[in-house]
Amino acid sequence: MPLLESRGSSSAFGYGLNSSLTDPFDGATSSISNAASGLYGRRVNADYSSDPSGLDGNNSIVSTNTVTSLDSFTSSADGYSWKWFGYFRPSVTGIYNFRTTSDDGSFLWLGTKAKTGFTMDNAVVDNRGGHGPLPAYGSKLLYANYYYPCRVHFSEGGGGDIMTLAWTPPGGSETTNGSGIFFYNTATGGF
Ligand SMILES: [Ca+2]
Repeated sequence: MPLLESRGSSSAFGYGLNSSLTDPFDGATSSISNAASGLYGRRVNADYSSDPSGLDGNNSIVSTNTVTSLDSFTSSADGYSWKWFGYFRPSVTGIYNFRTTSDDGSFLWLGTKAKTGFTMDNAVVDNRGGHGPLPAYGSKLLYANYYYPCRVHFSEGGGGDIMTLAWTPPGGSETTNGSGIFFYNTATGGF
């Protein structure tokens, strides 16, 4: 039995360690079902600039879209929010740096928290609150060609309204082009 215990040590190693070590891929998978290009968006007519769970729970959908980039996106209106769901598939392994610039609030989650347990404090990019066009930044280690669950929130209270999601791959330059990066499940409209 000592031999078996020894061979089992690799799985036992994970006990008590944080999820980044026990699950380095943070819920990402090597394939997804019913894949199509883009993130799938749903709009509701209320401002959730500081209330991600409120936006998640509001399913009074007034319109939908599919986006392969969010570059100065606007709905030219007041008092609305968009939530985009799907997957982010990085093309290289390493630290990705993300930015949102939004008026008003916006958030980005990647990995397991994109699906459940997301809060303002665990967002990859936390651009909370009512404000004019304001950048916020965050970073995350990603593994090439894995599909990371991706959730993007954007809310507008009043006045101007604009949203950009950009990222800089390791060794690369900043882009907003999600072609070949953004995917969603057509059967679920998201994850
Ligand atoms: Ca505004």
